[in-house]
Amino acid sequence: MIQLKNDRYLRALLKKPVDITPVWMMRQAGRYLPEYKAIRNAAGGFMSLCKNAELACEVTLQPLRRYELDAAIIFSDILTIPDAMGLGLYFTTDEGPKFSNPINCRADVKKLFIPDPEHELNYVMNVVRTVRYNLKGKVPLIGFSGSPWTLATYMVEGGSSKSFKKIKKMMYNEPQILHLLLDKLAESVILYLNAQIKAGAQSIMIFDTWGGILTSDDYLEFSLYYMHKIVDNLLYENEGIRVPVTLFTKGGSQWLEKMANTGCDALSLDWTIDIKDARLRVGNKVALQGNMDPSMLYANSDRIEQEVANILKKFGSNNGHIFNLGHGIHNDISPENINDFIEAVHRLSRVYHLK
Ligand code: 1CP
Repeated sequence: MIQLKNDRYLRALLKKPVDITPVWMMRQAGRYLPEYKAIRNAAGGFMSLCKNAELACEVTLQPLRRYELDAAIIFSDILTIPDAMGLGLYFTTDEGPKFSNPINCRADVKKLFIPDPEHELNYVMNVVRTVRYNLKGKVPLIGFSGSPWTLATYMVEGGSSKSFKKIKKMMYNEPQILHLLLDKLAESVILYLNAQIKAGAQSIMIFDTWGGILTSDDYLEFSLYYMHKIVDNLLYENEGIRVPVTLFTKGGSQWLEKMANTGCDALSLDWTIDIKDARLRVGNKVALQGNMDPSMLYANSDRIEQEVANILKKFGSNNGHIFNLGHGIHNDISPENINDFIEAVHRLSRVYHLK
């Protein structure tokens, strides 16, 4: 096993002291990078890129060549599980992901099978193994999955949605069908994430992008319950080292205490909450990741630096902060702006970590 050369990100997740605040960006590999677009075109589309371990590894490493990031995240997508369940994932240029066989009724849910991560999803494990090998211990590797609720929204809506009409209709009229689906998804996610851990993922992040569209009661019943089940069933360590778990519910600020009580190691915050308030509310129970507005990267470098300083100050000199954006980086951000951002996090955070 190769010793990590930079383990700040893992240390911060476990609330251990670090020299400077670690930073990475959600969606750090992707369309804002010209070198990503070139490889995606060469691969012949997004899913072909995800299924080609060498090329997926290359795009995982691209942002690390440009910036001093403290973590890598495997290049894949949350929709690999529904695709492996037989829903037929495809991507349109302007409307994003779509399924040819969406879930409409109980029979559709009943016939779904739980994918074997070493079989139908083996291509993802190959990406994990290839990236781990090629990172050579430079920084830790993050594995990820969507939350059962967020995956279910795409499976029932048949793709992205603004109103979430179909899944809400199912939730209110036939909640038992939705629970059956969420149960199968939770089981699939547990197998999938544990396989990623065995393949070499050193931390895990669960993306609940659409938990925030739920009422408080529904969030607890249809989203958090299943994320809790996943946290309870993940491998605690690999190669003798802890594998920390981060939960992210976009728009989920009102449930932070409940999320922290799942036993996860960290919560990722969107930009709408003051990180100081979040810290006061969860105390030292979990580390916090976040939470700069992704649109701040449209601003000039002075304004970006001001915001970095602001967030660092709000968090203060406690252990357990991972700097990140409050959601994924936008596709039209200029790659040149990002160097200043990453550099500012490292430079301005040093004073908060002096003994
Ligand atoms: O056209 C392209 O090149 C595809 C764009 C793209 C990319 C780069 C998609 C389609 N997925 C990805 C990669 C991806 N997706 C990563 C890679 C690792 C990294 O961060 O660098 C990750 C972690 C995801 C996760 C993901 N996919 C989420 C959860 C996080 C989030 O941003 O909220 C969600 C909701 C998806 C679904 C999805 N896949 C792709 C798109 C465009 C979308 C969003 C569609 C929507 O808004 O509903």
